Amino acid sequence: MAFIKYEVNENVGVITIDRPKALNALNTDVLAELSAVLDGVDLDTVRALIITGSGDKSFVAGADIAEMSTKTLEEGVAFYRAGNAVMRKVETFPLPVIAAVNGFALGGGNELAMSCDIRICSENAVFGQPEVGLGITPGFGGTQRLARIVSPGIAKQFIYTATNFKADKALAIGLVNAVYPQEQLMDEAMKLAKKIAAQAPIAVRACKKCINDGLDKAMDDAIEVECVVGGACFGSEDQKEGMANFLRKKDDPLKVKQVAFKNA
Ligand code: DAK
Repeated sequence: MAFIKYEVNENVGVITIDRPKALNALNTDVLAELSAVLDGVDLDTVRALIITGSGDKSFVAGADIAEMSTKTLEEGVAFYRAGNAVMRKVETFPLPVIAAVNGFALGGGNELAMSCDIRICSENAVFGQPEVGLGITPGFGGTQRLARIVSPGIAKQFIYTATNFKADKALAIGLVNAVYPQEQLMDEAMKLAKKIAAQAPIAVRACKKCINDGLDKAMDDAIEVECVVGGACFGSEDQKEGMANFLRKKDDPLKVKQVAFKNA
């Protein structure tokens, strides 16, 4: 792959957007490679993913403006669909995905980060949806996800004014969970991913599905998702082992780590 690096560290997959000459901007090829790398993740062994950008300046500086500048109306719509399909693939990916935002996360970069389950960032990170200054709207889900993550009023202010903001603001409005010095960011992302990886995989995946699916539903229907998807964990070996550990008053880490139901 020309623009994406993928490495597995024990049971954590690290995806790096690697297009430093354009501050890791997302063009058609980068989006296609990102989609392909997600399709290739081994769900039997990998328990969490981290997405970051190469270098120490930029996570992703947006969709590629040079490529977009020459698009016709039809091509623009096709680009919008391709980008949104990848963002949705990240959002609904069966494993938790952590965005380690190591610099600029503008436009499509912020939209990629918001498609991840959890965002942490470095002190030099800069976020924003500058699209209205370019004569377009956020096109990879930004109008929807920013409003849901931080609140409609705050999202509207940032989007309508095309105002970029720094890490401390991102933390204050709940866009990121934590801010670290640049040199610590990947270690902290890995620590977090490994803590997730140490839990029961079926239960973690079920939690992601319950939270994501539930947020799109009315409360009664959302609770039903929890009953069905969450309740299914009682058919897992980790549920038996985890509860037996508790009853034996042993704080043993789970050993089984079943990744799929036997009858699935
Ligand atoms: N696209 C293409 N190239 C980019 C880029 C981008 N988004 N961002 C940076 N680059 C390139 C620069 O052109 C420059 O290339 P060379 O001139 O060296 O060839 C190189 O990266 C280094 O950038 P700078 O020289 O500008 O570096 P600085 O440190 O001075 O500034 C910056 C860094 C991040 C503040 C600045 O590069 C910048 O403002 N970049 C653009 C940020 C931005 O506006 N991002 C949002 C893009 S719009 C839709 C589909 C998708 C979208 C919307 C609609 N539909 C189809 C409806 C999504 C839109 C966006 O994401």
